[in-house]
Amino acid sequence: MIIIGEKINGTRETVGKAIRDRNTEMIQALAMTQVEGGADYLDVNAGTHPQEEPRDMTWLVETIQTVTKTRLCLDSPNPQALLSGIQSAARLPMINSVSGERNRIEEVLPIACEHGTDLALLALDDNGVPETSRERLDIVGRLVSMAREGGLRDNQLFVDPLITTIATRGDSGRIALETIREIRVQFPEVHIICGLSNISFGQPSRTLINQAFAALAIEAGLDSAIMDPADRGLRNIIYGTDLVLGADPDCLRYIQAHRSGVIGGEPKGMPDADADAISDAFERLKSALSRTGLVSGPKAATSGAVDPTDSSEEAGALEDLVSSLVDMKRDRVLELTESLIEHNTDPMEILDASKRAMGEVGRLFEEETYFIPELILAGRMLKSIAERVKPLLTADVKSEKKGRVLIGTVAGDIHDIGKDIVTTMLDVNGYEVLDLGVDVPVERFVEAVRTFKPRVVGLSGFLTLVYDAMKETIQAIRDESPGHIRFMIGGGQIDKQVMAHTGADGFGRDAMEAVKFCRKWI
Ligand code: B12
Repeated sequence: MIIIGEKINGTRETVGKAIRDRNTEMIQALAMTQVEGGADYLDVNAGTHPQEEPRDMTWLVETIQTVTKTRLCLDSPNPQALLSGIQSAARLPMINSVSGERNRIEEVLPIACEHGTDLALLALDDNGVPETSRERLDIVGRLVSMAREGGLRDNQLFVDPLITTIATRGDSGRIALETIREIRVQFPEVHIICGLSNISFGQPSRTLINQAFAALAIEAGLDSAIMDPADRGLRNIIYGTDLVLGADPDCLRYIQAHRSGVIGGEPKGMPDADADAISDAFERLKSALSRTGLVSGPKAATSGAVDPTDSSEEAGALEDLVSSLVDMKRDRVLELTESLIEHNTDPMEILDASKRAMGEVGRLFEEETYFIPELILAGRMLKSIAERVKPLLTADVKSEKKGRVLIGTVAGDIHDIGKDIVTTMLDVNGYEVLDLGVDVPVERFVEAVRTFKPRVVGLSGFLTLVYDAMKETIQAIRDESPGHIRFMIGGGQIDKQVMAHTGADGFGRDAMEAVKFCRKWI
């Protein structure tokens, strides 16, 4: 939903006075409160005498731009005022508006087309606002054609079906919704905009009506609104409705708005990752890995081709990967992964950095700063990284397989990222691995043991709740094939105590420990 802040409007008495008095502070305060409320554009309407208006428009634009780079929506029928505004605007503004009225078509439309600005189109003409949805659509159709002929793209157009108040006509809401729905069908690419609060004019508890209308209108196809961004109730409805309708697919816009206090309860500050703690953990992890001797340690021990400057840059990029993953910056994460691979970073280090990030995401989830959609997105990012890195790990695979390993995440648990890494590492190290996937019932393990005949079974589980499922799986396989198979378990919180509980022969905190077990047992 694109929000256009409506407050800087000279036809409102206090704002008109502020413009006449050149009250910079008041205009800037109005701009900033709207930006903080989530405005994507600020409507600028000088509303003064036509002769004063061009100068007032310039002053308004310059005054607002001193405090914010938010795009502006120049709201005037006066061509001179619009031109002054366009000339002083740092970013190409929207023009509000052209209607089917002859003077607007002749005087304002050419300005928008010549400058290539976004443009609001109103469903009215020289006869006023039509009563029916059909007539409004006819006007919209003509205006869209003219704008297209003038070189504007449909996605630059903001079509306003014109909302009239329910107080004077009971079916205003229904007509507006019908028109919105029809515009969306006929012109799928245009934006549909309206002044949301018109619907409730003249009624008590207006905000309730505005909110009910907003939810229905968004469902019908509305994707932008001229409104008071400081209206928290309306913002709540807009973000919530967008989310319910799937217009915010990763739910990040909603969650971030919640976190920054734009919607919902009181603001909750963004967490600052403790950089020292992360870097200590990173160092511990790297030295532990190099001690195993199973993977290459820090860069100097691998190719010898990397000089210290490069290595510090690499460490910086790995840290950037950790923080980008924690901050849910998907594009940056993929970009960094590509660049690290291009610079021959040890793929294990890329995976380790990603795992540290997942630890932080998990911690933030636990303290209720992060929510399920963020866990899911983090999981997806880690999967993409693992998929990208896997071919590099498998490059050295020898064709002769050393033995069979059956692996899966036990019943009741769908976490598979850690298991997939274990699978990859076993594969890389020459084992023939059958991966049964996630949430695997006991019987499927038993059946696979019968047909695949593994020497080792690896069970993964991240939820404490599934330790019993691990125990049952191990017991059932032992009942079926006594004595032949060794069991290793791993995932999340698993430790010696869980190992004893389940009856496994070993537990591993990472994929290399799984490889070590196989080396010992096969
Ligand atoms: C990503 C994630 C998810 C994703 C999973 C995506 C996916 N495709 O896997 C999604 C969003 C789906 C998810 C869902 C849930 N999650 Co979750 N999730 C996580 C998170 C953030 C990361 C887990 C992860 O993948 N880490 C990355 C891997 C690479 O890390 P790793 O452990 O180092 O992996 C190594 C070892 O585990 C080992 N290993 C793994 N398997 C095996 C097997 C063997 C044999 C061996 C030897 C070694 C081994 O090797 C791996 C590679 O080196 C953790 C938090 C955390 N810090 O772990 C929570 C976490 C595991 N989830 C948790 C919860 C509660 C849930 C949900 C119940 C949430 C909910 N309320 O719905 C659901 C569970 C649904 C279900 N039925 O399973 C809790 C579990 C708490 C508990 N003790 O039970 C955690 C700890 C978060 C928390 N702090 O509360 N989750």
